[in-house]
Amino acid sequence: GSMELTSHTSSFPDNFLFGTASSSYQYEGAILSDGKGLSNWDIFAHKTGKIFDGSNGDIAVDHYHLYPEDIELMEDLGLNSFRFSISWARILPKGRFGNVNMAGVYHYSKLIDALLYKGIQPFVTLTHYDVPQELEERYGAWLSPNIRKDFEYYADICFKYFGNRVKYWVTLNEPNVMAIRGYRSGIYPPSRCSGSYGNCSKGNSEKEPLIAAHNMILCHSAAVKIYRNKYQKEQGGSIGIVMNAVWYEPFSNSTEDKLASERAQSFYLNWFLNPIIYGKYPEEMHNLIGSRLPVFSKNDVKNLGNGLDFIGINHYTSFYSKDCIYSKCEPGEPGASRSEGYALRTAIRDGEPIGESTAVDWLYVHPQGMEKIVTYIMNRYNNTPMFITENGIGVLDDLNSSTTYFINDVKRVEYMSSYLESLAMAIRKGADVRGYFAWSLLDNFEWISGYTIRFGLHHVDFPTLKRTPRISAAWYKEFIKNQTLANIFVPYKNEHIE
Ligand code: GBH
Repeated sequence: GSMELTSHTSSFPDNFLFGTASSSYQYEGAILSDGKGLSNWDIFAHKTGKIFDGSNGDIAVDHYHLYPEDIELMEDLGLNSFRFSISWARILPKGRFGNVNMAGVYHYSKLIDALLYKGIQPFVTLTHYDVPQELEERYGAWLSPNIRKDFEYYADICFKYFGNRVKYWVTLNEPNVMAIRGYRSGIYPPSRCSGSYGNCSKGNSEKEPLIAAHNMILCHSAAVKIYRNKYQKEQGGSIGIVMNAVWYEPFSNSTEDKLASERAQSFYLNWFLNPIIYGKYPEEMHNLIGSRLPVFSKNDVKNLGNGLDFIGINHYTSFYSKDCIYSKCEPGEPGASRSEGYALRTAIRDGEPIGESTAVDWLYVHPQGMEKIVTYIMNRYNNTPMFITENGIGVLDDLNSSTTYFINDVKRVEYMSSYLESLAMAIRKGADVRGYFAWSLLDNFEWISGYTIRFGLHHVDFPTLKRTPRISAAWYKEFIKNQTLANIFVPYKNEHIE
């Protein structure tokens, strides 16, 4: 049935983090300011034909300069946390092959201090898709085991300079998406793919996503090891990874379709979480593509397992999953596709979509998916602490001259309230979820969709960059006020950066 918009007091635990999420390339702009180096996304977005509206993130929403104003918006909403990512190329313009850019360090240091001053916890991602172009050119970035040395070097610098104030660290944002879109379909940099998977001049869609993912897993583990050995005791924070998580609903009650849903999870989510938490790739991957799967060395295996303090979940949508081993399945419907795990992903069944469709082609409103994916991860990973690190809905431009001060984005309010309601249900059933981040505070650069798709609680007028709250912002503020009974903030300490 339909979900109500009412909120249930104390559904969420005390000290639950309520925030919004962002990322460096989508928000900062300031492409060349203060010694920043170029990233893979700077290069990619400037190539013709890559971004739908021909735009790029050179300026984005200029959060690099406007962050004090944005923190005021957060304060007004009553947020107690803000998720952002550090631009690797701002800290290390040439990776470990050049100097540390202290102006970049100083920028994030100021941002962190400004957040803490308002009682807003920084929730910091080291890599949200963007890596220094230098690493791409020197050795092919994620395709090379060399990336581990660079990631270790970078992570150590971040822990050293910011770890006295940052208590939540994320190594990688959506490595599953990076691997698939960068190396299978090739629609993200470095645009590598082959065969029927996409339209690229070089790459190998069967092997390279697996290799890139393998190196990402090793980078994650290496950073966690450094944090635990050198910093965690003194700094007292926690470290995890953020995965894109789709709920795959079995297309039918058949055992085959149920197994197909399991395989879909294994080839998307457990692909990373299984090695990190249990030290090996999922059984289904070994069974189906064992010969293509990279092997962890004896030394690597020692560092795998129990390799995170929390699981970050970016959850937006659900799809049906249909068996493709025992039955023939052709991706007939729009948006349907076959995954590596011999499962057909489709949004349509008997002519009906799994949920209301939206302006975003991959996003269907299916709030039940939130409870199901959280419960799935809880059961599979022994109730490891979880954060919903992203959840939200995109719309087309909804500001026109007749609009009053608040823009009426009722669809977003319905989406967020129903997904939060579903999340509360999972928590009541015992899931250890510790925070929720709406994507996003502001409209921003939506990757290959450019500025055409808007995920903000605030509208941004491009290019004046004026921020205007939507109804969803006012709604989220009320929701938070009624949900968090007691917030305890880590006191702000004014420490100097060497
Ligand atoms: C997130 O994932 C990103 O972290 C964030 O930066 C972005 O702005 C936000 O979502 C909104 O898009 O069709 O098989 O790929 C974005 C990438 C795109 C990954 C949709 C999952 C759905 C399944 N996501 N995709 S698929």
